[in-house]
Amino acid sequence: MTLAAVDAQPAPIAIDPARTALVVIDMQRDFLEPGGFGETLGNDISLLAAAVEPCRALIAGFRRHGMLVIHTREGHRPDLSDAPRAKVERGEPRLRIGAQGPMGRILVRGEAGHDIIPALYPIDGEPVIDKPGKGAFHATDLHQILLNDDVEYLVVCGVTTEVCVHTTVREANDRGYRCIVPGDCCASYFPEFHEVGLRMISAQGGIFGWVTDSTRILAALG
Ligand code: TIU
Repeated sequence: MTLAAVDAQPAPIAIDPARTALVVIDMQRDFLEPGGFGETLGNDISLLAAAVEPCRALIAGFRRHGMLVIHTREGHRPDLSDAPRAKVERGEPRLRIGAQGPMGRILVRGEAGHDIIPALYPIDGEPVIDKPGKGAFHATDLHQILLNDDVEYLVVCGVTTEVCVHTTVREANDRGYRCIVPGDCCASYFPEFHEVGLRMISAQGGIFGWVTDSTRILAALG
């Protein structure tokens, strides 16, 4: 076993690459692309675009080292039977989950906007987790997949920092995973939430995990 030392906050962390997975959260067209759901809601999607190239480089590094890459997509069954009313009944009715959006029905599986952006598209063999919630563990088989592969370290990136990335990191932390979050591979529609979200992870001695960036992880992997 060769450990890789990753420079991070609040302290460096030694990871075992053979027991490390990259989890790329919800890099979906509806959140990131012009004309998508995120932009329709009035958000500045250029804030999210900044994370794409760092994510691409990190994914490429994991693939080069033969390490596990997992992708998630937030969305629901077409009949919305798995979408809680508390989640659906929010905001303007014409912009709700299941409504017709610019790239198909909003956050519905199988619609164009629900899919992952071409720049970060999964390759054969990489698990894609379709998740109905914010966290990637809720009502999915992610935990079982990680257990079966003996994974202990999770590098978690994607969008948005304070919503689906944060919820996933918190879920993972409670399940005993050591989470490392590369801040440059995450983004939010609210820059201040991104900054504070990262600080919340590494505060208090790393209460939810470690914060670093993609170049430090790639340097550690060699
Ligand atoms: N993936 C994810 O974060 N879903 C969201 O709805 N995020 C928002 O910031 N709205």
